[in-house]
Amino acid sequence: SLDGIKVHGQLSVKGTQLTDASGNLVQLRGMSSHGILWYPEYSNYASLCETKKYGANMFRIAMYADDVNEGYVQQPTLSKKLVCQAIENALAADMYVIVDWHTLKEENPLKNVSQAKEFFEEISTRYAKEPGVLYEICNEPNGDTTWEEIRDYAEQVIPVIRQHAVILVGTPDYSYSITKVEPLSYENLMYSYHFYAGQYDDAYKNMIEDTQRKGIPVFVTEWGINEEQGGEAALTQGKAFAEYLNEKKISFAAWSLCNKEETFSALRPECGTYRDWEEKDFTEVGRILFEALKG
Ligand code: IDC
Repeated sequence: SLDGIKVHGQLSVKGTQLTDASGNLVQLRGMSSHGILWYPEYSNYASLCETKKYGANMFRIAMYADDVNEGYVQQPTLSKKLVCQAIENALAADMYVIVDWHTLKEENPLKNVSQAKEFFEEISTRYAKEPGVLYEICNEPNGDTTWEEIRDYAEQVIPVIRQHAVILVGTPDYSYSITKVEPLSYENLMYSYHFYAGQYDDAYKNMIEDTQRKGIPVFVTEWGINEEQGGEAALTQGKAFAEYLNEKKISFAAWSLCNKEETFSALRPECGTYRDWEEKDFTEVGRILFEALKG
């Protein structure tokens, strides 16, 4: 595809839009990994090229920050090693890559702010000259975490990351409450909106458009389909959401590229390959996620 880093170069944010080095609007579309410590195999070069065949120009690396089943805080060396391998694979495939500090169970990103700074300092120094890397500083603040606390966290982490890179900032209530965002005073920021078909209603259009009208750039750093909860209707809602994103050229990453036996997975548990996927290898959810990659 003629849609990668070589064509678009360094990205930046103009108004509410993600733009390329020539100032043209660019939509990033890609799969998200599952936790990189748990399913690193699907971040191999061939897997990423496979998503590219379907239309992806980006890959998101979800690195759990602090998790009962282990994350960066518990396993920093292995986490970093797997993240760097996945970054290298994406760049070699000429795909943009999002490095996601995947906060979740810890609720408030301030909990591990010093580890986040250490991590982003190291990774952004290593890839300082690389236009293909975007940084997502926190996945899903939740619990009682307020916008003011996210701001406090962001103001500590953003300055650590090398200049130029587009930085993605999570929002309250599992990155659902974009309406609570008050913009931070840095260049090249976008704010995360997460959506799960089958779990949420159709308020997304109003929420996204109200936010954009306020001049706030929105990036769907994660969305998925919960067929287990929402049944057939979740599939229909997920399809409609994907069509909406593509029509509005809103960038997105879809959860997730793995074969774990759970409703969100793109691949069936029986799928034993890391590339050359066929129709039979995809879950129903996976077919919709991969269809979305076409744009
Ligand atoms: C889920 C994984 C699941 C894992 C769980 C806890 O799919 O296998 O056991 O996390 O680590 C999110 C999160 C994302 C969740 C996903 C589905 O960002 O980490 O992954 N989800 O629940 N937000 C809304 C849904």
